[in-house]
Amino acid sequence: MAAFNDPAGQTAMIVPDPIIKRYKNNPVLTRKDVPYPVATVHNAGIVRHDGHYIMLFRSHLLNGRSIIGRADSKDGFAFSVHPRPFLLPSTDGIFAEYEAFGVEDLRICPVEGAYLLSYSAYSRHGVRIALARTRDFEKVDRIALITQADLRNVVIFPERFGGRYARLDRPHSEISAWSIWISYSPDLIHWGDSRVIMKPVAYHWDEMKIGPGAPPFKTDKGWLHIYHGVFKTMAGAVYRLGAALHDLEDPAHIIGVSDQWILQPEDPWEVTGYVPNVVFTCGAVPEDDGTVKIYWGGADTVMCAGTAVIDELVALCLSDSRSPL
Ligand code: BMA
Repeated sequence: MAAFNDPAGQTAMIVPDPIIKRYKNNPVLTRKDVPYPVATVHNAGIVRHDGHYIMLFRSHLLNGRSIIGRADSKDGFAFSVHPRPFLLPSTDGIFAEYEAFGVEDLRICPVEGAYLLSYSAYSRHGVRIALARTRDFEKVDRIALITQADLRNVVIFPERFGGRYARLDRPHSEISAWSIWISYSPDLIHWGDSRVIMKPVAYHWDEMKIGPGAPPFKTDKGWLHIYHGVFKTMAGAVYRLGAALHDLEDPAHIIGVSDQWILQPEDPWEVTGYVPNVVFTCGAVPEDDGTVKIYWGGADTVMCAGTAVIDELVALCLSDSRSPL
């Protein structure tokens, strides 16, 4: 347990350690649950839709390229997988050209009564982000390829700001540690007005790179964003999760970023697997009771779940904050 004094004026709050409680029967999904041949099940987007949970998970096929499958659950923990994949690389037009090497790390962003699906599209031209829309998880319409090469991990805010959509994204750079940027769009297709809003901190758990994780969700005090941060060790990179709070009116303004991570690889299926020492999130579901279910890929091999109290995550961002930039 750690007690923090919140400079923003809320009462001091005891934040438990660990702040995310792992589900007792993790992992919630493995390749053994999938009725077609796959090597992994990981990095899933998830929402609650029509009273049940829909998870869109990534799987490596046995040739090493990725597709997206679907699993459903009544309680957010016990999932059953659909007999056929949800999203395969397109065979049509420009999407076919840019999705040829696979589709990965899909986020489900609830925006204006529909779900925007943002996912990495891999091809011989590099990686970029494709955007699709669904309302019912039956019909999926591809909208556009919304980044150029070497930019991924796009999450879109649920609301517009000054009439514009806003997204967090993560360009690749040789000059600076990979950081979280914000971009805006009037129509979901054309994006710009981009700027960096959060950078890794030297000799810190996220020093190597950071990137957007789950789509941000609204709290009383700001948009809560669960992101990933990476630290390089002699034994390779370690992927952990962190939390940041963005201003409700101006998401480019970060009110607080927790100085400490909120989750690190600890369970055997997070420490060993396809890529060891990885917890990587693409989705979290805020609940009416003030908790949030957080989902992460363990070692790029299985899907895991846990819960946290939203107020405690917010308190951690506000009271034990490091500078965002
Ligand atoms: C990132 C992405 C993720 C993956 C992570 C750890 O760069 O490729 O899909 O989970 O590395 O391997």
